[in-house]
Amino acid sequence: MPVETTKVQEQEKHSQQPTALTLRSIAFSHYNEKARWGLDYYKVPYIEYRSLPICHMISMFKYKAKARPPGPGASVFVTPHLTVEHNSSNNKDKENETIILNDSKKILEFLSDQYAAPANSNGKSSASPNLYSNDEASKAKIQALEERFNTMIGPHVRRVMYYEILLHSPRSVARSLGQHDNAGKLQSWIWSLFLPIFVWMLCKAMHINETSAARSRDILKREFEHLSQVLESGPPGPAYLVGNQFTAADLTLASLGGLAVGVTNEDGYGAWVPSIQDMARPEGRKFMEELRATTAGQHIMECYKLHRGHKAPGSGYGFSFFGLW
Ligand SMILES: N[C@@H](CCC(=O)N[C@@H](CS)C(=O)NCC(=O)O)C(=O)O
Repeated sequence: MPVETTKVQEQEKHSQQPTALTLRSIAFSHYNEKARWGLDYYKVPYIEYRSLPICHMISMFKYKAKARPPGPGASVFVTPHLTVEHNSSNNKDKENETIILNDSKKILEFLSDQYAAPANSNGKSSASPNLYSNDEASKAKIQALEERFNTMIGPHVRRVMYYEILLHSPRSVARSLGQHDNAGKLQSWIWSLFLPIFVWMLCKAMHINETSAARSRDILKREFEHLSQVLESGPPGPAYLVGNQFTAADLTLASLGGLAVGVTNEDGYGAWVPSIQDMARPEGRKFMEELRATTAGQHIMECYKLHRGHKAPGSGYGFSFFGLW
């Protein structure tokens, strides 16, 4: 997985609280939704600088990775990108410490590590529980599922959704991805003006066509069937993927799979995204409705309802270029 973790200055964990977190994102992207969910789950305030695809290369130019991360659809300009700046006032030389994380898995692990309720708090802490469990065997299962969803569900959902939105829905739907506060006014305008070129570039870069979309739909269908069986075979009571509590495995499935089952801003998704009804192709709508009706699809909806949470007070959006970008 694409990972770049730079510790400009190594410091002991938990020795101080971060003072400023900045997320650079492609607003509607599901990997970015995963990072936002982690931040909101632990009620950490952060400022989000939002971009649209292609425009993000300008936004991320200063923050680009040193090498192209492995995996489809990711370049050196990859998002999510989280900067954590610590105020080292208790440090002798008073220098600031900056941590940069540009992978959703690394971001989630970092947040859980820094902000989860301590293992021995027995539910007395007001902080949300550890998303990776305090038990080593469960942690290994959670990490394996997260890796599987990151590599399987993430890219296939992206391809299926882009196929429906960019190639089969009215241009107004693709145009809307650049509106509704998904980016600053100038980006919105550029997205709209150059949309036909951007559509062509995205389809080319991510191999979005009838054949690849059909293959991705098949893979997703099988994956959802398998996950439904896993959820149905668990102990009675609320179903979760590992143990009896919400973990990084559920969060990853819900954030990366949410778009394919029609999760929207109203359900808690942290950006404007089209609903099932916005898809013009009847077969596209039927596919999403069928996925939503599976046990795994229902689990995603339930995770949004019970665990998505809201932004912490102090969070907001950041803009550059006179507030236009
Ligand atoms: N494995 C990475 C994948 C991230 C990813 O694919 N990000 C896409 C957004 S959906 C992106 O920023 N693509 C644009 C680029 O790489 O230039 C993660 O989990 O963070």
